Amino acid sequence: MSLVQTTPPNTDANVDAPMHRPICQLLQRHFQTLRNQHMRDMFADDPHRFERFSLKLGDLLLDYSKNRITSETMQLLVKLAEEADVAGWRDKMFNGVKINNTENRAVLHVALRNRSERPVWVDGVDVMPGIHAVIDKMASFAEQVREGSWLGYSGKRITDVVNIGIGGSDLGPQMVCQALKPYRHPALKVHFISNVDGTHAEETLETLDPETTLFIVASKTFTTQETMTNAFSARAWFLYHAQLECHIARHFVAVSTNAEAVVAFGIDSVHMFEFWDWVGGRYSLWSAIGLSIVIAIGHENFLALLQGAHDMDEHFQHAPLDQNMPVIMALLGVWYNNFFGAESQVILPYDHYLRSLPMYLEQADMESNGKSVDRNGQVVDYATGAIVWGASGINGQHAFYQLIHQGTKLIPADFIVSMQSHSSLQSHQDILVANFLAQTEALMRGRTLAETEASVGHQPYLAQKVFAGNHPSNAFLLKQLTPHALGMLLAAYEHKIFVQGIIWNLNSFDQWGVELGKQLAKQILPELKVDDVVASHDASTNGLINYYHRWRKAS
Ligand code: G6Q
Repeated sequence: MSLVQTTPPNTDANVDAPMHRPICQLLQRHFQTLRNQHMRDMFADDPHRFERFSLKLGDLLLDYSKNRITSETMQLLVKLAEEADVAGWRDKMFNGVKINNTENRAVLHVALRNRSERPVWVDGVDVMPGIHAVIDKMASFAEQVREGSWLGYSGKRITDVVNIGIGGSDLGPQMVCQALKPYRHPALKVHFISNVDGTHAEETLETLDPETTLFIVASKTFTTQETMTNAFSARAWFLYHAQLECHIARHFVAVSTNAEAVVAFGIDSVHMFEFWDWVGGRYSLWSAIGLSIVIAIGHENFLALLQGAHDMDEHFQHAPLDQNMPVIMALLGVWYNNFFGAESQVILPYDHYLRSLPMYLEQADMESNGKSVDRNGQVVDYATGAIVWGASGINGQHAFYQLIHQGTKLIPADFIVSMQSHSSLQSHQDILVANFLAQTEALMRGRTLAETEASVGHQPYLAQKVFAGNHPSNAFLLKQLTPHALGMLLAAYEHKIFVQGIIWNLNSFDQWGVELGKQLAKQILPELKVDDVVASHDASTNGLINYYHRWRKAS
């Protein structure tokens, strides 16, 4: 497998990019010597492999020993990180330099969880006082809702909170509220409406009482079509019951950077929770976008989540690269992506509460590094962001693991396990953990023909029962899924994505790839409502629009 992935070769590629440095030729040569080595032999040769290739940080352990690496591999990969100036770029990010060059913005989600006294400057202004003010405002509002002193228009306390948002304004808060369910207020339910398919809003609203429901309209821009459509439908549903527009103030609050649009919607600017353009949507759960989280789990637990992320930020900033968890995660990803030609990365949580994590990381990773043009505007000639996918590990075992074990593709896997469950059913937990251990061992060791025969006896179809093994995996062990541990884990993945973006010379913080479809949808929407036959698109799109037209008329 070659480092260069594009066909035909791209002669305009940026030859100064880290992936074109001589270190990558060394890695390529090293790969040739290692590609046929089996991990079971590596373990047999080195009884200290676990100690050599694992890292503990607070209550989080990363075992990366079941990877197709040697000490030399890691040295070479760390050299690549050094040559890519990962440390320099990291410092730029933490210091508020506008590294999101295509949008001319700083990238400062790390400031949102800066629990130190350190100021963070953007354009000569320390952003920390503003951040603290919003955290305090969220705390005080959430407390009123939680203790029941924030009353609805008819004087009843709030029982249900609905976050209306999509993408970065939905996936993070939704995943965290689910992950931290054991910390939730017992008398408050949190709901999420994201899909513009009317069934999502209808299904949610039909279970709710307008007198006791609070809506959070969460949108950085406050112009997102799906979110605003859902917000206006929720507003209409509410007013149908409450009648008077003055009641909106008790039932709708906004999280946004766009005060004007919030006021135009009818929400008092006093009830707007602010954030800033240097917070990317998919990195925003730490900001006011996390309001639903604060209401669900309370201020102290939210602070613990921020503290966990901050602890990981500190580690990322100060640990040497070869002992730096996000850097190691990133380099392993580069190793498989650019040398082994792996196309995807699977996320396998063995914790029911983390079942939405794969979907969250899909966005975090793929929207950040799914790019073929580098930060200088040149088309790359190497593979960039992997396809990230996954699901609850134990359920996956009974579904797609077949392909991971015996398919033709190399799929590096991240297993994430909480040692202590929030459930009191300890026997369940032991079964869960045993399965996680068995899977990582089976993926690594496999089962030879001789072992298969010894195990199942001499019978037909032995070849189908052989496992090649040598499938890489990381194991993340959390002591327990606490707010602090979750904060650490999420920040580790964010920085992994950052490091990979630097190595691939990408701007990980823009997302131009989602724009074109949005623009076309706005153009097509009015065409769905006219009577004329539409002929302005390609034959397929015209055909589909006109087919929908005919159906719409007939129905
Ligand atoms: C995230 C993306 C995207 C964004 C949504 C919602 O990084 O930019 O998922 O979060 O499109 O945008 P608004 O918050 O502006 O509604």
